[in-house]
This record gives sequence, C-alpha cells and structure tokens, in this order.
Amino acid sequence: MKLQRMVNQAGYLMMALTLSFSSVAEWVVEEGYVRKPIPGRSMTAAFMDLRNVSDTDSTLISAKLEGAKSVEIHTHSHVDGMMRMRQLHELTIKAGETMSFEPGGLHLMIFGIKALPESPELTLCDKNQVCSTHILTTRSLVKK
Ligand SMILES: [Cu+2]
Repeated sequence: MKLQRMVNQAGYLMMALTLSFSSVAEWVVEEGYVRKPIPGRSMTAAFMDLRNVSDTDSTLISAKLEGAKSVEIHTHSHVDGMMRMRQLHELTIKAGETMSFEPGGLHLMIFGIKALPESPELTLCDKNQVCSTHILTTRSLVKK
C-alpha cells in the first residue's frame, strides 16, 4: 500500500516536472516581418508584436533567424540629438503584455544574411533556454 502511494506520488511529481519544463506557448508573434536587405547588403532588421501569453514574466535573451548568421536585440536611443542603436542583452516582457518591435524603436538586428527565405523561421529563446519558433514574412523596403 505504502509503496503504491509512493509510486503514485513519484508519478505526480514527474508529471508536474514535465509540465513545467515543456514548452507551453509563451510568446506569440504578430505581424512579424523581416525587411528585405538592400541588394548587396547582408544586414537588416525584423519587426513584430511580441506578446507574452504565459502567466509569468518572460525574458528574451537570444534569437536566431533562418538564413542569417546572427540576431541581436536592439533599441534606439537619443544620444546628443542623434538616434543611436543600442544592443539589449535581455528583454523582459511582463505576463500578458505585448512589446512592439517597430522602425525607429525596438528591433531585431539581423546580420550575415546569405539567402533570406520568403517565410523565414525565427527562433526566440528565453533565459531558461526555452525556445520557440515563429514564422515571419519578408517585406521590401519600398511600401506598396
Ligand atoms: Cu539595430
């Protein structure tokens, strides 16, 4: 009897652990797109609305984009009347909140693009190394 209960408890514990470590949807990306690089350039930026759909705050620490060498989280700030880009090493999004990555503000800086797919996969990882994949679109610099 006692053993059975212990086995059950171990089972519940395992289940709880599995649940807490499984990658439950944490972030939702809306309107996510990569700006097509200027011909001959390998650098560009990506924009999106990043929503934290979990019930805890989450911290983005790294990102990867299909077809690119590296991705950095950047923001713009005014320095002596000039707009400067600044790298962020982490970005916390409160539970239920949305961060807008948009031109002139927060953005993902994309480096080392060789061939950019039409719908590249963006991988976002949080500080616990839980990663999720999101499909972006691509847009030309020239607006239609
Ligand atoms: Cu930048």
